[in-house]
Amino acid sequence: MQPTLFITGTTSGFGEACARRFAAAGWKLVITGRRQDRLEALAAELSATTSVLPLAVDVRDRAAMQAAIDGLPADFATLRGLVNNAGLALGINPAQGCDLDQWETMVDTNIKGLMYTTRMLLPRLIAHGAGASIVNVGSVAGNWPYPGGNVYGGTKAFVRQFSLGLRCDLAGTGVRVTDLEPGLCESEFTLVRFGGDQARYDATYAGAKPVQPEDIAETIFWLMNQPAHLNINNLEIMPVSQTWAGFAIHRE
Ligand code: NDP
Ligand code: 8X3
Repeated sequence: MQPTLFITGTTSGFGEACARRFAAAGWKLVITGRRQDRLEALAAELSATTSVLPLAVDVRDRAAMQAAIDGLPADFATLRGLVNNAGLALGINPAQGCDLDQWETMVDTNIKGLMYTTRMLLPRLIAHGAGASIVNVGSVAGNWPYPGGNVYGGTKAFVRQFSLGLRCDLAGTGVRVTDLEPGLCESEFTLVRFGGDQARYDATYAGAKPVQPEDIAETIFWLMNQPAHLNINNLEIMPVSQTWAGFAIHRE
């Protein structure tokens, strides 16, 4: 029987690249996101290769997510993998200039959405047992503070600690958990963060040779195909061009 993967946020970036990578290897897919047109186009394309179920759902909507998961057909009853990928950053202003609505959207998506999906799918991953994997898409922003990272970084620090906690709770079930922590990657993430500003998108990546969504998809594929007795707890991945800055010192 082909393994089944559930991916959140499959309408662009890492999630879409992941869907293509796993479909090429014959995995059955549940793909999700809010933009139904993109989901359906991807499902139509990948259905030539494997069995694909598109679920147009907002991860922040707990009742809608529960209904979508409860409605999964019987042949999607057990899952070999879950990629908790849906997420976003909004803005990069200092905390004192931030919009509380944007902060709430990040918390609701990156923390609460991930929490809902995980809790609702855990029984299906545990039913699969040994070899099942959860990959939570965290960020270097959860490990390293930077100006304007405030709540976005906080949400990704949650993802890291939640992932480690899940590992403790899942002991004995065979289900693995990884917090994948990418750095500078080229995707619509940066357009979303900057409100669609193409010039800021271009400036973010200029000359940097950023990580590409396909690199992340390949990494997730590798993580999920490790021998069943191995758990990669966390994995930070950056482009070679990206390193750390020094401490900032404000001088009078
Ligand atoms: P994209 O903007 O390309 O993709 C984000 C995906 O998340 C889209 O499919 C979007 O779908 C989905 N999404 C966002 N909000 C919701 C929601 N409320 N409900 C359902 N789906 C949602 O960005 P990336 O692929 O780069 O980002 C994926 C993950 O990687 C995020 O968690 C991000 O924080 C993280 N990350 C990104 C990095 C980068 O530099 N690009 C680096 C480190 C981490 P739709 O809009 O259709 O709902
Ligand atoms: C995305 C990476 O550095 O823009 O999570 O926060 S960063």
